[in-house]
Amino acid sequence: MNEKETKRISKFLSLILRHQPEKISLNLDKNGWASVEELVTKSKNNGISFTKDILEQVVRDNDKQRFSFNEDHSKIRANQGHSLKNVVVLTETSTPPPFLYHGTVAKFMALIKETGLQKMSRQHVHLSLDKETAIKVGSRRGKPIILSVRSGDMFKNGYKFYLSENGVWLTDHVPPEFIEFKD
Ligand code: HQG
Repeated sequence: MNEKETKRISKFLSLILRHQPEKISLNLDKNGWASVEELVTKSKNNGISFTKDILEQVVRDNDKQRFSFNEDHSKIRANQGHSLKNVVVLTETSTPPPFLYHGTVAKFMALIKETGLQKMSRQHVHLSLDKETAIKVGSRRGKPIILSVRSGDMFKNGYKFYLSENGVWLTDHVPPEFIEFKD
């Protein structure tokens, strides 16, 4: 495939995966992922034909590494630059700090001691870098209780952490053994 064709596909991918998936009725999930199968089919229906192999090549050779596949390459997304408001792209981070904090209230403590911090209705458990922020988060519900989370140990044990663009640390679940219940 020549360079001009690669560029044309790359530009098309940027448009569809960052800004206007609805142009080809492509579905993106809340983290920006689209099905590769669906992308190939719907692009073809809209006059841009490429195979999965060509897509692999475009992603691999892209000068700014604009796109990523998931582990089994069944999904693709743009790494950044979205104008879509409801898409949040989280990149796996390196080591979180040794401790992160979570502000909550007394009525949840029994369950948290038993099951740890759960994401409840959100996509992740939210953790703060400093106690002041955790106090603010907890105060939304009453007298705040601040829990220290041993995020460094969690990371060493294979738990994944994400840092959102606005500085909130996110993880899927904090088991009770990584929470210090003293303060
Ligand atoms: C608690 C705001 C029972 C948890 C803030 C919290 C934050 C459990 C509540 C962001 C539990 C969920 C997030 C368990 C956790 N059993 N209760 N096992 N595990 N809880 O609002 O962290 O305004 O979903 O302690 O600034 O309070 O949305 O989470 O009290 O960053 O932008 O269940 O919300 O930002 O509450 O706050 P939330 P959160 P936004």
